[in-house]
Amino acid sequence: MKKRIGIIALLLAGVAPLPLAAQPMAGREAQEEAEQASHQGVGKVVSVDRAKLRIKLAHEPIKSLGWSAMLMDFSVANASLLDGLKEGDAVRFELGKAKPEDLVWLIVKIEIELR
Ligand SMILES: [Cu+2]
Repeated sequence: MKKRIGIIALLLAGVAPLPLAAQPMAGREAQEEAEQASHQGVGKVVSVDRAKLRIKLAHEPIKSLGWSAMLMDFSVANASLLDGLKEGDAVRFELGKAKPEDLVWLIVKIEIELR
């Protein structure tokens, strides 16, 4: 009886750590990806709110963030980023964070895409 328990304990010790070790690793990789300092996107201007320093974009997928295409409101880092932008403009933009620990991405660069 004692011997069998010992074998089970060994099996548990040998097998259990594998999935446990694999998971934090995958989590860490995903986190590193999200911790990338900036991300590039393209999209179309839906509306601009200069008073609130916000812009609504219909953006294309942003692979580096795992985002699909969607309609989304962004804050901009400063008012001058909105200069000259209007509804319907095709834009190329960069997302960044005011502070590294922030959860929200804001627009730190945006320019009308010339095509
Ligand atoms: Cu989005």
